[in-house]
Formats: sequence, C-alpha cells, structure tokens
Amino acid sequence: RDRRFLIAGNWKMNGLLQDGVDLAKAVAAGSDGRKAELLVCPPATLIKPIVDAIGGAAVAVGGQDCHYEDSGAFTGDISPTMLKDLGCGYVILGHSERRAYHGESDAEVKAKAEAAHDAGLVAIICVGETEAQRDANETLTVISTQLYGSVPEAATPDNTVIAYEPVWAIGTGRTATPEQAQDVHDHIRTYGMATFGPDNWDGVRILYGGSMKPGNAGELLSQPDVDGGLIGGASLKADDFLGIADAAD
Ligand code: 3PY
Repeated sequence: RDRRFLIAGNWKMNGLLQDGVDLAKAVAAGSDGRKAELLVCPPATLIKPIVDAIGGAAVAVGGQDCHYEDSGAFTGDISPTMLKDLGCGYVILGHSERRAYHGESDAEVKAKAEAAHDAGLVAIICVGETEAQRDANETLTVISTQLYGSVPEAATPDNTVIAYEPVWAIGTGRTATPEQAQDVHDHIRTYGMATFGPDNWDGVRILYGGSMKPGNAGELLSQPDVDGGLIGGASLKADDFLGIADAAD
C-alpha cells in the first residue's frame, strides 16, 4: 500500500485543560516508530497547550472546524490561518454533527476546504449517509453528491483526506461492516478519480469513521480502500486510540 495509514482522533467537545494535555501526552508517548501517522483533533481551546506539551512528538494536531474567511466579523468562529498559527496541520470539515447542528451545506464545506488549503492545512472532508438514505438505497448517490459539492477541484493527496462516516454509525456504537465500508470507500475513490482526475485522486486517503475501536479496527483497516480511521469515542482513551494505531502497524 502506497498510502500511509492515518489514525485521527476527533475529540469533539470533550476535554478540560489538564485531562486534555494528559491524554495528548499519553498518545505522544506511544507514537514513536509507527507505520501509521497519528493525529489528534482536540477542541480549539486545547490546541495551543497540546502543541506546547507534545511538540516534537510524532503526533500531528488538528482543528475540528474552521471558517472560510481568514479574519473578520464572525463572532465565535476560528479561521484556518489561526489554526495554522497554533501549529495545526489538519482540520476536520463537514462532520455530520456540523452539517446537522450548524446547517453546514456542501458549498460551505467546500469554501472552508479551499480556505484551509490556502492556509496550508490538510482538509479532512467528511461525507456519509443517514440510516433512512441507506435503507432507501441512496447511499452511493448521497456520497457522490456530497463529494461533488464539498471537495475543491484542486484537491490533491497532499492537501485532502476524505472521511466516510455513515451517520447511523456515529456515536451509536454501530459500525459499518468491513464490506459495507469497503463498498463505499471504493465508490469514493472511483468517483473521485472520474470526477477530479486520476492523477490527483489515486493517492487520496479515505478514512473510515463511526464507532471504530480496537476490536473492529483490524478488519476495517485490512480493506484495500480503507486508509485509516477518524475515531470518536475511542480517541478519548489513549490505550484505545493506540490500540487502533496498533491495528494499522
Ligand atoms: C465517531 O466515531 O463517532 C465519529 O464521529 C468520528 O468522527
């Protein structure tokens, strides 16, 4: 496999200062000499203390969202340049929780991804179908529409990662079977190559997200088009997160 595994923790809105720094340090302590690249995406409040605490370790730090403007009258928002300034290398965009609770559209996610690219960040762009859409056999159409609308034309393997997160598997304890995940990942790669060009898309990493844990990570990561994981709950315990990274080694 040419594509390096990426094991990314999405901490969501969890972690006070001391616990968050301790968790990041525990991840950093287990990060040396791994085949997989490790990434933690803590709440914005913890980015700076974590970068200061683990600087130099083989763990990247990322944001969970950013605005599409670099600065301005956007109360409460954070710009990609600000994330970059603190030492972030990545930003998660268009997570289903942002799409659902903040009404983010594909167009907004795309604008954010373009701004992230301009700031020198790698955008992790999330797509995924709801349970009703899966039941109605709309999964692949929904995914194509989201990709078409959310991914910048100029995306490359160096600045873009896709995360497939079936909405019915997020925070529910339900996980896609390895076959279900592979089917959609294969579709994402094929659709991306056809739509955005094979030269750019061949090396784009496609992560699976949705209740990935040490017990199911090995099977999911052994699928040919699963290039890593975007981990929710299991990223909040260093042993579980590193256990998933073990499965990628
Ligand atoms: C989950 O695993 O629940 C996620 O949403 C990861 O982003």
